Amino acid sequence: IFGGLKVAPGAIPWQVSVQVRPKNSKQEFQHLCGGVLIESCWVLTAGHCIELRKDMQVLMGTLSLDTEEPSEQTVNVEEAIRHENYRETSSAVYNDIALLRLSGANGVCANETQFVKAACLPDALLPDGMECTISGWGATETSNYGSNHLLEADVLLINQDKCNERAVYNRVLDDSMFCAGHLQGGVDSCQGDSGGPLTCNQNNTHSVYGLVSWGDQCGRKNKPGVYTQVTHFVDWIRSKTQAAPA
Ligand code: 4AZ
Repeated sequence: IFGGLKVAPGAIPWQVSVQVRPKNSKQEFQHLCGGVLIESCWVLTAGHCIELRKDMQVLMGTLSLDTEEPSEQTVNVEEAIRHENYRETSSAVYNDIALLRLSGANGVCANETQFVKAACLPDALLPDGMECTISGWGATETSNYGSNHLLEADVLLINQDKCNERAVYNRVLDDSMFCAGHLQGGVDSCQGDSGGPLTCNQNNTHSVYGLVSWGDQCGRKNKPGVYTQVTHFVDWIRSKTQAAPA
């Protein structure tokens, strides 16, 4: 996160760290991406965060990646489901969304606490100019390696036609994505924040309106962050998470 502030304990309890290691190795898991807890056994992340050849786990209820906190919970990923129409080109990432099914028993994977709590799914499109919150452990204006402490920043929803103008993203955006940030630059998501939440206050509840997806570098003028449009995928999410068990 560029232009961010440290998150207070329990302020973003749906934020998770999606972590990987080589299959069946004894190496430590490493942070790869952000993610969002949407149900006890389901995490939403970006499609480009799925590494099929690696073991994945999810760390939740924590602010600091390098110190163990009593509030943290670690859960294995049983299955990663990337959207069927996920597509990466040299100029954009389309349908950049995936679900992680967590390991657990009797429908309980994450235990709900003050520090671990699911976010709601959005129920409608929100107006341009609305202020929402992004968060993550990704690169900052002073560190390409990212932040050890979870950071957050406020961003504004940007009009789609404006963001598709030639000086900005020159018509590469489709309705699976939207822009948010500040066209003057400075405040933005960055590498390592991918898959993490952009949450907005909708009817007095926090809904996960976007997922950090891509952008032309970070914090630059006229190059705001691009986010997966979660509203566009709510039916897809429900179809996967409510499927009858095999
Ligand atoms: C990335 O490389 C990335 N400024 C993520 C977000 C943004 C740019 C790049 C948005 O994962």
